[in-house]
Amino acid sequence: MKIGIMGMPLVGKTTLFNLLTGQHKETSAYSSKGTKNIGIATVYDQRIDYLSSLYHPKKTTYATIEFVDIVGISPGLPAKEKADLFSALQDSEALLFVIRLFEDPVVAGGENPIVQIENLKCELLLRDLEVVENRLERLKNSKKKLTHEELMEIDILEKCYQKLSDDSFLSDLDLSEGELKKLSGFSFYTLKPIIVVLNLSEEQFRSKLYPQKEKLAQIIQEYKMASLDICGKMEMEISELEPEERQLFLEDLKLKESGIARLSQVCYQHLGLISFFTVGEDEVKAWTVKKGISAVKAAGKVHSDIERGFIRAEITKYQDLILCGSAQAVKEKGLLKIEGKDAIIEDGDIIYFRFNI
Ligand SMILES: Nc1nc2c(ncn2[C@@H]2O[C@H](COP(=O)(O)OP(=O)(O)OP(=O)(O)O)[C@@H](O)[C@H]2O)c(=O)[nH]1
Ligand SMILES: [Mg+2]
Repeated sequence: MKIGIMGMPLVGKTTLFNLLTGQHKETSAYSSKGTKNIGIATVYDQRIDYLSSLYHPKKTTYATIEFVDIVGISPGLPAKEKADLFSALQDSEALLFVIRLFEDPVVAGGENPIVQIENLKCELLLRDLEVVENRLERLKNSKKKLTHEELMEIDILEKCYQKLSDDSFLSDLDLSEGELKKLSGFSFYTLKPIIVVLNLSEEQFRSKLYPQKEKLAQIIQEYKMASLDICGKMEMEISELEPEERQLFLEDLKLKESGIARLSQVCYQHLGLISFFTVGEDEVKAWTVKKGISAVKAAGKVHSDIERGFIRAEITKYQDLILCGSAQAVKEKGLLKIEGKDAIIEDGDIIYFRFNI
């Protein structure tokens, strides 16, 4: 999964990127220019740790999320630079909107948070609108007779045009699977799930009080975004401490988990994702899939041959394994589930696929 980090200049995007990916990219009190950071974050999962302690595999593989961090987007940025920034986020499956609430006399920027979120919203709407207009114009001005497919495309694009002109996101349109597929080539930004990251100062984080709290919540809800509070700089500093100290400082902030753990939970929930696991002496591995996926499609994630030659899925529920203490005990208690192709996979399923090719 790939997630793009967006925000106005100097809101703490790169600090958040470093916190999530464990990298040390330069942050500064002056706007960075033209750089793009790409990094991988590991989605730690206690369930994987437990499975590893049972199987002692040669390799343990957690799920990962790739993050792309771009420089700040402000309305005054030249069109060419803006286009470049957007193209860096084109293949992201979701977007993080970093909104700065912390105040810092040394670091410029930090407009009213409502202005920040409205600006970002506006940028996405404008980009999508431009793409829709260009495509509509090209189709309508075509010298050739339009095919049935193209006429249908015009219909859908007109609907999109209406929606965007009303200041609404395309994610708000009730599009069918088929329509979404037709639009997939445009990689519209207002179709991407958005998670608003509210970057608070330590004091704001502790008191849960910050400017425009209600209004922000209202916009977040209206545009069906998810949100997460962080204390970027402080959490970044904590993440660099020794593990025991780290725990103490996190607890002091009333946090149970690290930034990436909290963010990945919000992402999984907002994007409708779950994890299933495969285990063995060679590898214990987490797989990220869409909620509602069938056993045979889940098999395809592991290997296309397993999907093709699928016979059955032998599923142990994670909770059953915890209760029984071993896969053998789960089996003896009759809790191992033998499922066919269409069974729906659930979060935490430990799956052994039987297949034959
Ligand atoms: N006080 C305070 N300062 C922060 C916080 N997060 C980031 N900063 C500071 O703000 C400045 C900018 O941080 P960056 O992470 O580089 O911000 P950015 O959004 O990536 O900036 P651009 O890429 O230039 O748009 C740095 O000096 C950071 O130390 C925070 O939570 N509190
Ligand atoms: Mg930056």
